[in-house]
Amino acid sequence: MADPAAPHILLVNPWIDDFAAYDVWARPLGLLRLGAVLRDHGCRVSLVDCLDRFHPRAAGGAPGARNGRGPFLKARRPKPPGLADVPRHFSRYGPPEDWLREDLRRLPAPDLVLATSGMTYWYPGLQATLALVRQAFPGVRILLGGPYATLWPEHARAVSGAHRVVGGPAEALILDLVAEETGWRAPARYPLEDPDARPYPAFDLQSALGFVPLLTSEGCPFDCAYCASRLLHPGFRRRRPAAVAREIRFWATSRGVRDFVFYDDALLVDPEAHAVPLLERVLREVPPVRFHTPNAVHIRGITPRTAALMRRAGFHTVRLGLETLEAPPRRPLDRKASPAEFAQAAAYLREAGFGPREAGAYLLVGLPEQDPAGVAEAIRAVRAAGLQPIPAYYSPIPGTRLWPQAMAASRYDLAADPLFTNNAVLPCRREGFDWEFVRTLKRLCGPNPG
Ligand code: B12
Repeated sequence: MADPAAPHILLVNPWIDDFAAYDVWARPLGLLRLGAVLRDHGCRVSLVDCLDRFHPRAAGGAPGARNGRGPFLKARRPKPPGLADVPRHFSRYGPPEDWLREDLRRLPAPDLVLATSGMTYWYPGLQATLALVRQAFPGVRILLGGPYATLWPEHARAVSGAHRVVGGPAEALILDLVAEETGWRAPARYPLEDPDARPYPAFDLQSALGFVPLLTSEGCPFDCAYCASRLLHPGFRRRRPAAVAREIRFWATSRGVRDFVFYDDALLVDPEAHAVPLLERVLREVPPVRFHTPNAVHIRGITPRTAALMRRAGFHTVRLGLETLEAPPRRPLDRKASPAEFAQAAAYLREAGFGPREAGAYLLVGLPEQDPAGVAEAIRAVRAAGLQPIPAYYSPIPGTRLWPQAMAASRYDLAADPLFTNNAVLPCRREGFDWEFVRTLKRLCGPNPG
């Protein structure tokens, strides 16, 4: 319920500036989780979503809207200095500036702005967004959080234009942060750190609710050399399967949502304790829906039982995190699965009825010192296993175990600017790994169903 003394909080999801960006089930889940807690404690909460494909002025929604997938609106921009040699166009993704100015003008002035951030190398879009917000509401404090703020805080403090940068998960801190910034304090009505005690994310603030992203676990028990999961969510904790099933049922029955997207880093780890009871409940308690895992699931979690349950529960997009088929010790990047385990998991998926239209495997491309021939071989192995190979171009992240090697291998001074870590510029490109090779890989992979 609204508290007349409570502040008005403006949530901001910034533009993306990049060589390429496509909406594959992307929503600002963290920001909308924070918004739900604040609203539940009496605040008035508004959202300006600079990645809204369904902005009311985009007549009939952005072109090609397919549930959660489709192209963002975009406008060509000059390439950032230092990347002029990259043979690709550079764009700002999201509704145009005048629409957003108008949206900001229509809002009553907020008492505080909470801005989120995505990829580290998207910061120019964030800078431009925050400049617009500062112009619209001079003097209003802006707090910045999210992956970029957590992974590269010094940079974010120096260039983002936010007044304060806060790293890490913030649900448990948010009431204190708002109290520090505005002087308004509300006692927490439940343990804020417990995701099953909090309200559901404030998805209703968006202009369309095409699908619902779900985060049933935070963090990951693995420690892969290229991955930032541990830096973003230290530790590993899971929601209760019964509470997740209840949330899915809520969105499906009261809002007609049909597509659900798992954002988990470790959905299938120890499946008997989590995914199996969750999917069994879904089958019992939820009307027919579709599930998608664009953020990969662990290969070892694919068993005859999980594969069959996933099929029955309505999984439509399944992505496995294969990453590489090069054997350790040459590449001790992760200990997630061996080639034999991958072949086995692929067989279980096929037996359960999944084909390459639904099931794919991500392969990391552009790792430091990676052998191009090895990537081509892995693509063929994935196809031979009956799955769709999907290249995932490597983005080096400070603080990960692979960062020193990435810096040594790169032609850029990676530590000098997050822009150089953009996976689209192949930051660790080596001989044999050029744009022509990227095109060859695309051909080898064949059409990607998305
Ligand atoms: C889900 C996910 C995706 C989804 C989309 C998510 C989205 N919202 O857009 C999909 C699968 C599409 C995706 C794609 C990609 N992703 Co991704 N993704 C993630 C993942 C797993 C979770 C993000 C998330 O939503 N978390 C859940 C919410 C609740 O957390 P949160 O947003 O961080 O918010 C919390 C805090 O940050 C904080 N917070 C957030 N905002 C604010 C604001 C304020 C003011 C405050 C105080 C706090 C605060 O509080 C929130 C609640 O606790 C992260 C890794 C991770 N574990 O976080 C990688 C990650 C962000 N992705 C990454 C990458 C590389 C990619 C890809 C480029 C992969 C590829 N090679 O193709 C693509 C690019 C996408 C594109 N559109 O171009 C990297 C980023 C690397 C970098 N240099 O920045 C990460 C870190 C993964 C990794 N393993 O290292 N991704």
